[in-house]
Amino acid sequence: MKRRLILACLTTTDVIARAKADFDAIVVEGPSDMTVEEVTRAAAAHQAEAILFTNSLRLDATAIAGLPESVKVGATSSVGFDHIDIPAAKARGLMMTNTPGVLDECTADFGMMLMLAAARRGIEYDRIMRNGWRYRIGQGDLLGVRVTGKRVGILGMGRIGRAFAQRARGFDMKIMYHARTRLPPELEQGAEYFADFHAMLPHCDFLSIHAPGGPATDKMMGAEAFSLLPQGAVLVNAARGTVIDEDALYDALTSGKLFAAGLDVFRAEPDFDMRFAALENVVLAPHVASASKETRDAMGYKALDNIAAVLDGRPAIDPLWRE
Ligand code: 8YV
Repeated sequence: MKRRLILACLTTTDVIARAKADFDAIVVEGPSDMTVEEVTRAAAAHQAEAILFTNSLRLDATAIAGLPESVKVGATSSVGFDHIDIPAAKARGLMMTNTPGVLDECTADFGMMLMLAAARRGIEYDRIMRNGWRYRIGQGDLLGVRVTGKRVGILGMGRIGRAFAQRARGFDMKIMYHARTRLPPELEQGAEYFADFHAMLPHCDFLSIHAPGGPATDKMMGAEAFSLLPQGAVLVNAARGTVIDEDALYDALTSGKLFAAGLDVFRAEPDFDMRFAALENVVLAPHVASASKETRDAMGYKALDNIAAVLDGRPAIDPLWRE
């Protein structure tokens, strides 16, 4: 008998095909991912043993308490898990897993794209072309900021932060980082560690955020942090919107403190703060840093592998906690 699964998030056709082949799966029909109410209802009706979802589903204590007893495992198709109340899941005996490792490269690639596009005004140039160009751009007009050889600070030096650093080295950038703990030399690869985040900021021509969301990092980039950056710095965020105080970011972008920002994530998604859409000096993306065909397949397969392991009585591959 196939195990019963709720596939609650919209995903690739190949992941859906595998979910249907390996499980007795109820698959979300869209146009959006299932809501908590829809998941709860579907899980109860189907007596589901597993739920596959992503960070659009906020599994707080109330949502977890509402899930039927049949549900034994929840697998988020994401590396971040700030949408899950871990103590509540633990208390309920509901195993939770994520998908670390398979999205590092694509997320870091996307971070580089945001950094380059923000510094070199990629979106503005594209807009000029689409509007017909046909006027002289002088050698002093529409200038960007040089990237090669500059100093980049990285907030959060996990797998994605390190993949970003590796790419930045290809641009001869000086790498600095802040994380709760210092990395061993083989992972640091010459990057300069700052135990104090604020002490790093005055050295950052560029700052790229790769820290997890949640209370520990909430608004780490606030008004004081922005004030410490050099004039004309460039900010990149492909991690979590909650790390930034968006009022302070808006002020920094409109006052000239920041030359530009590249933003893939926002405090509110998808109904992000539309003030940013009116600014020329931001590059905006709808939380898609991991959105390549290869990576989204790998994330979905990993979530399915985790579910299969738990339901077969094997240890989860990527448990969110260890007993
Ligand atoms: C999103 C992410 O989950 O892995 C994460 O933590 O933020 C992303 O990969 C994904 O884009 C949501 O569908």
